[in-house]
Amino acid sequence: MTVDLKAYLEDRRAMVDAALDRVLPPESAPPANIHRAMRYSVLAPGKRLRPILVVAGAEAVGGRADAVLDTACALELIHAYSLIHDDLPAMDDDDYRRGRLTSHKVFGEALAILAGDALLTLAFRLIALEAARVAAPTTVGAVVAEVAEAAGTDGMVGGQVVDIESEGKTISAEMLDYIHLHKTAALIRVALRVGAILGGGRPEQVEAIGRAGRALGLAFQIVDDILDVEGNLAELGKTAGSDERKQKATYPSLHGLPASKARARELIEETKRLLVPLGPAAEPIRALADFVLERRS
Ligand code: GRG
Repeated sequence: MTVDLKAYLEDRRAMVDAALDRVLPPESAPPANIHRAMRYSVLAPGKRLRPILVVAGAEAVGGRADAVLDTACALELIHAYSLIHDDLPAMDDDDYRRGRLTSHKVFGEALAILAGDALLTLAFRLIALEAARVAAPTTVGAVVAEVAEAAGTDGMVGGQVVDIESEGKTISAEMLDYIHLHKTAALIRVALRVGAILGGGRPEQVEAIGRAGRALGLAFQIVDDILDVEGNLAELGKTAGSDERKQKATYPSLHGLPASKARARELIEETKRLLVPLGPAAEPIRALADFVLERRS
C-alpha cells in the first residue's frame, strides 16, 4: 500500500478538527469566557500530530477512525493544556504559540490556568465515555489509567519538572533522555497505544506500536530542539531560540547539531523497524514518522 501522506493527513486532520469543534463546549455556553479560552487554544492551527496518531494506531490494527475520535480529541486537549500552562509566566513565559498570542496574554493568567485544568478534565471524560462505548470494562479502566500515567508525574508532568529544575545546569545525556522521554515521548507513545487498544489490536501489536511510539516521540523532541536553533517565528508560530535564552539542556547544546540530526534519523529508522510486524496497515504511521523528521514547524 502506498500512502499519499498529504491526502491522509488532510483527511484525518479535517476529521479531528470537526470532532474537536463538536467536543468543546460552545462559546455561547456559560461561563462563556472559559469556553472561549479553551476553544482559542485548542482550535488554533496546530499539527494535530497526537490525535492523528490515535487514529493511525487504530487503523494500523484494523480499527476504525470513528471509534477512536473522541479519544483522539482527548489527547489533543491534554497537549493543548500542557502548552497553555507551559507558556505561563511561572513557567516558560512565552508570548506566542501556534502563531497567536498565548492564552494568558489574551485572557489573563487565572483564566489560562483554568482553561488548562478544564481541558485536562474534559479529556478524561471523553476517553472514559468513548472507551465504554467500544471496549470491555477492564479495557476502559486500563486506557484511562495509561493516559493518566503518560500525562502525570510518571510522564509529561514528571519530565516538565525535571526540565525546569535542570535550567542553567549541565546535565548528563541520560538525564536529557529522561526529560525528553517523559515530557514529550510519553504522550506520543500513549496516543499510538490507546488507538491500537481501542482499535482492537492484539497485545503484541499494541506492544510493537508502543515501542515505535517511544522512538518516534524521542525523535520528535530532538527535532523540536533542532528547530529551536534553526527555525524562525514565521515557520514555528512561536519564538525560536528560547531554549538557549532559558539555558535549557537540549540535544544540540549537549551533542551538537550534526549528532542530533543523525540521532533523530536513526530513531525514525528504528520507529519503522519496530512497525514491520504490523505490515502495510502501519504505512500511515511510517509516513508520519517521515513527516516528524522533515517538519519545519
Ligand atoms: C505539564 C505544563 C506541562 C507541560 C508539559 C508539553 C510540555 C511539557 C510543554 C510544552 C512545551 C514544549 C516545548 C514541549 C515539548 C513538546 C512539544 C514539542 C510540544 C509542541 O508540540 P507540537 O509541535 O505543537 O506538536 P502543535 O502546536 O503543532 O500541536
